[in-house]
Amino acid sequence: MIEKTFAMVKPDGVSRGLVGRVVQRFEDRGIKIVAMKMMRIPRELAERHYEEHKGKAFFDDLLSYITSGPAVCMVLEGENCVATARAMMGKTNPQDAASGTIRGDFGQVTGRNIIHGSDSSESAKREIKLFFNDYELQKHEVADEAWLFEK
Ligand code: DAT
Ligand code: MG
Repeated sequence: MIEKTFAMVKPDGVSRGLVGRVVQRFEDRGIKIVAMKMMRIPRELAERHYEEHKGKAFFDDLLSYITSGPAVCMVLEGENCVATARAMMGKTNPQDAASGTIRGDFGQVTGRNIIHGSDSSESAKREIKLFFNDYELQKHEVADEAWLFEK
């Protein structure tokens, strides 16, 4: 099933110049970018985004990190895209993330793990709404489409 997911290159990824390589991986896979913007996430939005982690020991550090500089937010679209994008990111702790994944190739510690991806289709819908207006989501055909999918 074709679905959308939310992904964000976190401030460490932006500062380290990894945006291009991260985006390249999604494009290479044939995953369609349907929205993308750079923003410094306001604290209130970060709190809502990570509300499931409120009260946990790492919550304050997480909010400081995620609001410390610009992030690049994206909506990705593709077959089973929530799970596919998460698989491409790798496990939360880069030490556990397989080589070949974004976190496994570019990261070392959980608190600086480069990228966020929605963990379920419900989270994806919620997070896309938090970060994007409907008019920011593009409906466009990419040239590869005829060969990426069966008719
Ligand atoms: P994920 O980002 O893989 O969905 P998560 O939702 O459990 O992981 O946690 C959100 C972010 O919070 C994660 O990317 C990094 C940070 N984090 C999670 N667990 C942590 C921990 N034990 N110590 C420090 N930071 C943590
Ligand atoms: Mg999560």
